[in-house]
Amino acid sequence: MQAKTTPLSIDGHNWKEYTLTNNNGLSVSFLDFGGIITSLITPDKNGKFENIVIGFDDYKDYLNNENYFGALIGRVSGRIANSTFTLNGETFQLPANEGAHHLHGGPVGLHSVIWQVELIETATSSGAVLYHTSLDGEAGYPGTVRYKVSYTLTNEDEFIIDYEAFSNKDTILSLTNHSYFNLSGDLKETVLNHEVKMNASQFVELDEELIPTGRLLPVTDTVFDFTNGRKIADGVHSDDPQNKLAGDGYDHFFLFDHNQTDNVIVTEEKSGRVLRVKTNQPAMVMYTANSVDDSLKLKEGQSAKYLGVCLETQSTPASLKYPNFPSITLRANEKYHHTTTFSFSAQ
Ligand code: FUC
Repeated sequence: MQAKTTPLSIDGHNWKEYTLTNNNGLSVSFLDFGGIITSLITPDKNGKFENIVIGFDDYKDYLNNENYFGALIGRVSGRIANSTFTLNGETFQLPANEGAHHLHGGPVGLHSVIWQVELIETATSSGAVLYHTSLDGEAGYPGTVRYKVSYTLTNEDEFIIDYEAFSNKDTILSLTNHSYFNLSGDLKETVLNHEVKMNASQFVELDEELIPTGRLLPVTDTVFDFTNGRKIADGVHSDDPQNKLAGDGYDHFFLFDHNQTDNVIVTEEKSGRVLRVKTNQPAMVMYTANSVDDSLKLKEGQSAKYLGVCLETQSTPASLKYPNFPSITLRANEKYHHTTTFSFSAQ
């Protein structure tokens, strides 16, 4: 097990990059800026180590990271419709950063703050704890919130992201990570041939502005049915209006049935890589990089539409309007706890 720290000077900003490496040679690198995961190196079926996440070539591009590559997302992941919500009878107005809506914590979300990082090594894992505090009223939200996010790479080839938070007032909170996975290795091809298996029998309908309508749709007989495994290409080539409005792909909130060991299994045949996701969260937004264009310079070359898939385990801000959805309310002094484990193998 090994942890390494590299000081960086990016456009006058002093950042640090940390690399955790396990005994099998897998490694994950991330920044204190936004907790951004810059690379994740795992072996394919032939033992070839390659990067399986999207990351910028020039780190100063993370200062304008419109796609949220690799970043921690909060205070609330997803869209808060019309940038407003009511809690305990009080209405809060948040800054809008996508049309009228508030996306991924707003203009200065957790993706763009400097986290305090402490490296922690044990006999079986290499890890780091990232700390940050958001002040009461900051970014429009009530409550001073203290976060503790742990990144742990184990010798069982698991990468665990564990989020804890406490607020001194009732507030809303829903954290996630916005890594774009691509199991082909070094971004050799898009994720269209990735197969996703997921125990979700319902997903949330979106309107044209990607705001949940409040309707839960059954996946049965649609390209949203991943219960027996399905290629991402199915949703890209689909005529389903839900795929069309998302930019020809998936950008949807899937509710887990929580009836299997893994919530999600992603497989890429050529490399043999398999990614298993297990979470205590009620759901996941699966986003297939429908808005990523070819203008960005990545570590391995130019970006492209569908070059990665985000597996954003979380709850949903739609619950602010529709009480039948999993809540994002965090009561004063109660613990917020989200844990998601990504397990890597090759076959
Ligand atoms: C995802 C999507 C959004 C957005 C963003 C970059 O979470 O839900 O539509 O494009 O990430």
